[in-house]
Amino acid sequence: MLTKIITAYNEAVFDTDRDQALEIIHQAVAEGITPEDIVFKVVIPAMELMIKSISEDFDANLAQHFMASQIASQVTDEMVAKFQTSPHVVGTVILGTSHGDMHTLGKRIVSGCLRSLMIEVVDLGVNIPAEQFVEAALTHNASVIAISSMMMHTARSELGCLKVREILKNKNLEDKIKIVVGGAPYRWDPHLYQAVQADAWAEDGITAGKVIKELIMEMQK
Ligand code: B12
Repeated sequence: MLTKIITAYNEAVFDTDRDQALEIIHQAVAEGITPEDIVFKVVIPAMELMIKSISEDFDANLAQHFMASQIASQVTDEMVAKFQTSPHVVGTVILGTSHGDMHTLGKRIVSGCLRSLMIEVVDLGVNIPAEQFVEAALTHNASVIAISSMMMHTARSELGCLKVREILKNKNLEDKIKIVVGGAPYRWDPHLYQAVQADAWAEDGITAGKVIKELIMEMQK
């Protein structure tokens, strides 16, 4: 039965048919599939399949990528609330766009992808001052600050990632909190993340999930 559900759900996600995807999931739960199986055997593999298939022409498939991550995020939120035992949350990430940057779309996709990988996301929104990123990381005991910048000047700004690094350094927090960046400028220049003193970067939402998960695991060793 699970194979049939996986096939039907994958088709709905590829068609970006949110209603159909949710109906398949709700019916599966009614037929006795556990919410744990829905998340780990249906939703997460579907996201992985999706990114493999669209990565060849990322820009042309942008809307599909966005919708798939929103569906995954919605289903995951709904299913996690039904888990018998609390799932093992991989870790917590503070997410926001850099100072001066109002572009929300990339960040929303990243948030959906992280949540579907059981990473808790505290989304601070847009135009976030460096101090707020660090304060939130301390408040939520987060090990990663994830900064989205869609413009070259907000990526390179002294008030953005560079400032977050300076604060972490001054507060002796560099071992406890890592910085991950992403957004169009980092795709234009893959070395930019080093220039702005981030620990890592990722070119899309799914890669962001992988990179951040590995970073958190590494820090937990
Ligand atoms: C849509 C858009 C807007 C919308 C934003 C709407 C919204 N709510 O987000 C509006 C119209 C408001 C807008 C405004 C402006 N924009 Co604009 N905008 C765009 C546009 C067309 C698409 C950006 C986008 O949403 N992409 C879709 C997302 C999903 O793709 P993505 O960014 O690559 O995201 C993926 C990865 O980057 C990664 N990722 C993203 N964030 C993160 C974070 C982390 C931590 C990780 C790991 C990964 C990651 O994962 C994402 C999902 O897979 C781009 C052009 C372009 N092709 O990029 C210009 C663009 C970014 N804008 C630009 C400019 C200049 C502006 C304005 C200054 C225009 C103006 N004169 O007013 C203002 C600035 C507003 C501000 N202060 O932020 C320029 C920047 C140029 C530059 N060299 O820096 C661009 C490149 C257009 C251009 N070619 O000139 N914009």
